[in-house]
Amino acid sequence: MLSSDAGRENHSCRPRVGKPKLDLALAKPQVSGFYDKPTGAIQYVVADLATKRCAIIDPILDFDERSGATATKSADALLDFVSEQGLSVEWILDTHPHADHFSAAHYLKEQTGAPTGIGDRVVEVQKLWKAIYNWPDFPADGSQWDRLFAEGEAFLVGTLPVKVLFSPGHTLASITYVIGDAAFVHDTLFVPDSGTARADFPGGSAARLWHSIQGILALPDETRVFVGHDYQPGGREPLWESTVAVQKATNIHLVAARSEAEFVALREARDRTLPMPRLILHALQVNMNGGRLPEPEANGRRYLKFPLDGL
Ligand SMILES: N[C@@H](CCC(=O)N[C@@H](CS)C(=O)NCC(=O)O)C(=O)O
Ligand SMILES: [Fe+2]
Repeated sequence: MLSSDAGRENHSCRPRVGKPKLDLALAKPQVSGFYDKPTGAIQYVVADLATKRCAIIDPILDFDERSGATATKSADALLDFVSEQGLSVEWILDTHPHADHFSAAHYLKEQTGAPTGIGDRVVEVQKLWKAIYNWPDFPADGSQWDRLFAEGEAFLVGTLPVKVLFSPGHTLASITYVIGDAAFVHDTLFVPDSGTARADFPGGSAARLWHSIQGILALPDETRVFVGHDYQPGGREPLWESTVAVQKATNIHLVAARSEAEFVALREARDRTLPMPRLILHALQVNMNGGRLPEPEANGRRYLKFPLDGL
């Protein structure tokens, strides 16, 4: 029996790792998106209804940079949903180290006991940012997560097969989780009227992003595509779902740029117009540490650190 607090009582479930046979056509997870208006980010709960097991993807720890206040409202809303649906959390997954919000992975692990995972190239991101923050002692070894996923790795959420695609460009470590017929492509493609993600953060590359997008478009046409952000162009309602076929036919950046060279030119021109995300310097120091806030100082308070003229 699952209690009303089921989502918070998940200590017994261990991740099952193996090489499951991938049958995209048969495996259709229930996907629930949770839109975060302040950051335009989408968090997902991806459930296998046969076993009532789920994965949480890209959860947010709330942060108000004006007051310095942190909160767990967004993450708790995910746990409430998990509990209401009678689900248990099997994995807490990030697609990449986010530059615009704190990850709630560590908080959710504390609450559920479920393991955390991210792409194995996160160690490259850690190396890059430990230099930017001047933290010579920071262990850039990925030990802050329970599992580091390499290109092509497979695992299960309940009975759902998950396959990992390495999809860099937006960051050095970005990965896509293909869970049954659903691809969680994070910041590569956005919904078709919004084009693609930027590729100008430290370690970013428009050419790599192009190749990562080709890998996503090579999935079956009917694959559902779930994106990591939506910035509501023209003030429309937030959107986060499309398909590979619709992306190929209508994504504004893919329609405008048919070759790698055209895409790189378009992407780099747009990136030159974008200011750095509001929270990039706040977020990376937390997210490179698996979503852990800095340790409290002697007075019990936690402090962030910023490089000046460092980006
Ligand atoms: N205005 C937002 C921008 C955040 C941002 O740069 N988002 C990235 C994804 S992490 C992106 O690809 N943005 C594309 C765009 O703004 O066109 C902020 O300050 O947080
Ligand atoms: Fe991002």
